[in-house]
Amino acid sequence: MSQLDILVMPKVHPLYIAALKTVYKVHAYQPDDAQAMAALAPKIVGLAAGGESVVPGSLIAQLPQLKMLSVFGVGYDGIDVPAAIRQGVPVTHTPGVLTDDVADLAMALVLSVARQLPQADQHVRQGLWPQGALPLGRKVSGARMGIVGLGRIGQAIARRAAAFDMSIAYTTRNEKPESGFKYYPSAAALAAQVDFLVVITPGGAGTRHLINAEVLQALGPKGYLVNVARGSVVDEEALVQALTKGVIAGAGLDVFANEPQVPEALWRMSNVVLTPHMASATHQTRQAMADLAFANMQAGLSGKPLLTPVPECMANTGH
Ligand code: NAP
Ligand code: 8YV
Repeated sequence: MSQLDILVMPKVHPLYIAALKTVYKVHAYQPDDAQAMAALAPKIVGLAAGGESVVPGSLIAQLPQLKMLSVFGVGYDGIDVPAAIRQGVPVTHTPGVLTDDVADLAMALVLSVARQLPQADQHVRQGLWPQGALPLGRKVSGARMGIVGLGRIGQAIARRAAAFDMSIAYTTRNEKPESGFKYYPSAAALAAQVDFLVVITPGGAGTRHLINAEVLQALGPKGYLVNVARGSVVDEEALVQALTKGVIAGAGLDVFANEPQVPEALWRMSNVVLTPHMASATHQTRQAMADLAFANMQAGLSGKPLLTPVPECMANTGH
């Protein structure tokens, strides 16, 4: 039997591609080669994407035989899910398997920015220790944490913060009384009451610039922002301004508005810790994500129940 053809978006993780290659004929998306794409498009039955991939409705419409779109990542804000559903194509993602890693990195950023770990490391490596000590840091244990988005990862961050004896409050669109944490109806109201504001919502239009100048003002000159969600959730210009003018104390950032570009103003700031969208980047988790994304692709293409469809597809495709 001939192999089914899968189209792979740019920068999809090699572990996922390697798994796909064991069963399918894998083709790289070539947006600049219209002729190659025209020849390929009618054969494609599966589309493999990553959490940061942009898959517009126009691409989905170009693939008349498409039966399955499997995303390596829990976030899928770059995928035109309504267009996929209109074409009868289910979309899956990889929730849960990366929750621990992302929560771990959120706590790592909290600790790094508060305890100045990058500066401390440089202090030792550059031989500056004999000349004196670093400025004092900010105590994390017992501080007040505010979580914007109390889903799978937000709750995992709360569990870690609780182990640091932090008080926990949160904001979401729908209150979660079962959490037992104090709820605030807006990010600004939450920011005004906490020392560390950790952002972990989905990206997309619904959360664009949820963290704006007003929220940063409310967080205040002793407050720290940590963003492990999507760059789009924070108004990056307002954040650079706030950090420059001392409106907030510092920030730990894993995600940015225009990745992999990061505003150079941030590179120079000593009260900022920057990581390259790596919250789920461990061997163990990336393998688990690849396994799940691959299993979803196989299920979708063999008519079996999908393991982890995106919520919109649970309602719309009967899976
Ligand atoms: P989830 O379980 O769906 O949780 C999302 C949470 O965000 C829910 O509590 C939801 O509550 C809340 N939310 C949604 N819209 C909101 C809004 N407008 N205002 C306030 N809260 C809002 O998702 P998850 O598994 O925790 O993942 C969350 C996100 O983390 C992903 O979508 C992805 O963007 C990001 N992520 C980043 C990395 C990384 O490498 N940095 C890795 C993995 C995931 P309500 O519905 O009640 O509002
Ligand atoms: C990955 C992510 O870096 O899951 C997500 O939403 O942002 C990260 O886990 C990404 O999906 C890799 O493509």
